Amino acid sequence: MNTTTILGACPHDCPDTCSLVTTVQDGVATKVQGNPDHPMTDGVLCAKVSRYTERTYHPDRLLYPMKRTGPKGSGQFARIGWDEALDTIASRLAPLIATRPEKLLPYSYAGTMGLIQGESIAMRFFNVVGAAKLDRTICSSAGGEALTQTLGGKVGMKMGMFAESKLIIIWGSNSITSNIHFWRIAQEAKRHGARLVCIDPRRSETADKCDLHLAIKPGTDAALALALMHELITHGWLDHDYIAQYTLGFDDLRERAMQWPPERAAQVCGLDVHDIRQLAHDYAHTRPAGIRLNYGVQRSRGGGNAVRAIACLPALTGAWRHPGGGVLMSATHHARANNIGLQRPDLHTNTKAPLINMSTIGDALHTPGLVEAMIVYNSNPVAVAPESAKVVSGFAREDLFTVVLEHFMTDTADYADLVLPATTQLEHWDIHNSYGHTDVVLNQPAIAPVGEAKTNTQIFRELSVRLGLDHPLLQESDEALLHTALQSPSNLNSAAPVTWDALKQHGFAHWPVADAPFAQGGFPTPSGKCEFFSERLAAMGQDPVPDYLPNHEQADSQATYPLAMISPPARNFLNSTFVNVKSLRDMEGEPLLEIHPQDAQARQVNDGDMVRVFNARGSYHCKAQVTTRAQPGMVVGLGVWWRKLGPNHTNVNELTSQLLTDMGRAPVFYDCTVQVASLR
Ligand SMILES: Nc1nc2c(c(=O)[nH]1)N[C@H]1C(S)=C(S)[C@@H](COP(=O)(O)OP(=O)(O)OC[C@H]3O[C@@H](n4cnc5c(=O)[nH]c(N)nc54)[C@H](O)[C@@H]3O)O[C@H]1N2
Ligand SMILES: Nc1nc2c(c(=O)[nH]1)N[C@H]1C(S)=C(S)[C@@H](COP(=O)(O)OP(=O)(O)OC[C@H]3O[C@@H](n4cnc5c(=O)[nH]c(N)nc54)[C@H](O)[C@@H]3O)O[C@H]1N2
Ligand code: SF4
Ligand SMILES: [Mo]
Repeated sequence: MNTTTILGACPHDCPDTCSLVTTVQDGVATKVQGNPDHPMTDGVLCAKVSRYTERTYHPDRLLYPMKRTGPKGSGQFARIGWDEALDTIASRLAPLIATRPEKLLPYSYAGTMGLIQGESIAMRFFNVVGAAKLDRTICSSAGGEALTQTLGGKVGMKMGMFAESKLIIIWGSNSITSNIHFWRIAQEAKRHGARLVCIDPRRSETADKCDLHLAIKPGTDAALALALMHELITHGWLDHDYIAQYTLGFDDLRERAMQWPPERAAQVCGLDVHDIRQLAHDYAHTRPAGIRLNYGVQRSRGGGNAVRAIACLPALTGAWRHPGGGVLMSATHHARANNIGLQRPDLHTNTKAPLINMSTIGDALHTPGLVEAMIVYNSNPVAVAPESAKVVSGFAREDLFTVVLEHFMTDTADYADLVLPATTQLEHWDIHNSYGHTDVVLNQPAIAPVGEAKTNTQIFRELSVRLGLDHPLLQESDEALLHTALQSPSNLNSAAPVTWDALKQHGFAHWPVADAPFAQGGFPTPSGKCEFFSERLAAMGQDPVPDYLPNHEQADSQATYPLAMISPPARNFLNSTFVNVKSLRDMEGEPLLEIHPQDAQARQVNDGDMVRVFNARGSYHCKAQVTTRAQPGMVVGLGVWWRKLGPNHTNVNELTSQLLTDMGRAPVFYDCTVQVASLR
């Protein structure tokens, strides 16, 4: 028997970006484990990726190109060869590309976070063609824009430094579910005496294990942050020297914060005024204090302002001065990989190309003449995009030509004209940055492609040939692209550049980031300071100082749809990925709606009843779980199930809206009101 181990990277949209060790016996992957030598992974993977071989060799894995033989959405497909598939696509796309390439839309997100199988050849292809541009907003663009306007980019504390924090505020994150390796670090801090505070409308698994849980009303975080500032300012719990040297706009921020006494915030947030005061006191008096801010706070109308308000806090107290102090939402811009070289935006010269927001794909597909053809890869929009009814009817358009690159027959693939089988992470090369930690992780192929699967890059290379696009950059090999990824000036000119040899040998390397990156300012903003006041936001006609913006949809017992609904991730799924892996689905059970006993009783809903959750956009059937994890007036539908596995073939996005956030044009998944009725 020939047994080897191969170093890889977890490809999923998770801040942990684990380093993997895959055991291969006679060409078959038998085990995927965490790399014990990678400090962040520490030899441990989550349950999902521990079962990676079950997903890779799943009996439903797409092994061949398929063409649709039934109506769109029916899931009826027949196997065809690669030649027929590529010829069909080329013959449909060639006339479009020749006359109106801007009607071709790529739709992709983070099915893989790999820089190579994500946006390299694919992006170059759409750039050369002059296709419509996709505004990739579905996850983090509200918070990303807010961080950029405040700190200058997606930058923050180094994740490992939370081990030194004495107070950790976990704000809008269920870390045990979605950031388990951070949770391990938080536990280490706790063993050294740190207090953990969780701010979350849901009593999550993480909230259960923290010293204090503040069950805030959804979408009200900015009010809480402003009240904390009010306390810091009125008590003089400020680092005046840090503020004077490294911040911009303190007077404006003070004026705003003074409008938010804790009593006012307590009302808005549904919190006890003493808890707000105590938190402000503890935040000011504990050194170092770290805030693990996460994406939960930025999925409602005022999400950008909320992130800006929270991101201002550590500059007021000077928490940034110490390792273990500051705020971390995303570390993306600490990485120094060469995205521009990989994606080559300069190749796009079609001035007629529109920018189409992926979060309102439902509306885009109903805008006459906007989209005639779509190539979907690394994403499952029919399941994950808001207001599914519109997404589904858009994808069902007979005059729309759709190609989907996938591992499985997802809800989206069901609407494709052609489905092309893509390789998984065990079958291709890639290189990964992380949005949680600051390491770069290499993925080496462990096994040969399963069935006739091809890499995303290879599919776009072959499509380019069929379409007669003879640009040499469309034929660059994956191995060459890996080197391109390391060729950024900021890596090459760094004192400790990441080299190919180090990466190949260890499977990972560290981008150089100081333990306390903003101890002496140096924020990547235009002013070099933490911008409480943002000139750039003012220029865009926005409020230059953070404020609280109420949700689009207000939960109110008198309203037609009186309950606020949030739909955060389920522990054993990764967005809509893994829903079809039986062992993981068995752990999640079935689509559930958490509802507080008070709200259940008022509707004669018993635990375990099938319920109809509905609003003007649609209705979703699932099982009620009567639990105090939900607070009164709020229900929780853990996401994101496949529609076709749901009792009435919908999922929670049947209910979410296409309204957008205050910044970043992002969706408001957690700003949504519904009504619930028993189906008994
Ligand atoms: N197991 C698992 N891990 C995942 C994912 C997954 O689907 N499953 N998804 C991945 C992806 S794509 C992302 S973007 C990240 C997300 O990472 P996080 O943003 O950390 O995600 P969640 O665990 O959903 O944490 C969000 C928490 O915010 C809470 N929340 C909802 N609304 C509000 C609010 O208005 N204010 C506050 N304070 N809290 C609120 C929710 O109840 C939830 O507990 O996780 C990644 N990791
Ligand atoms: N209601 C609600 N909706 C949400 C969210 C929520 O919290 N609540 N979260 C939102 C967030 S944060 C995000 S990030 C989005 C995520 O939305 P998506 O990025 O669409 O994520 P997934 O649902 O994981 O779908 C990714 C697909 O890519 C495929 N894939 C993986 N690797 C490869 C590859 O190498 N090649 C190809 N061709 N395909 C591959 C997988 O099989 C999977 O079907 O969902 C959003 N939707
Ligand atoms: S999903 Fe996250 S925790 Fe699980 S293996 Fe991947 S990076 Fe690690
Ligand atoms: Mo996400």
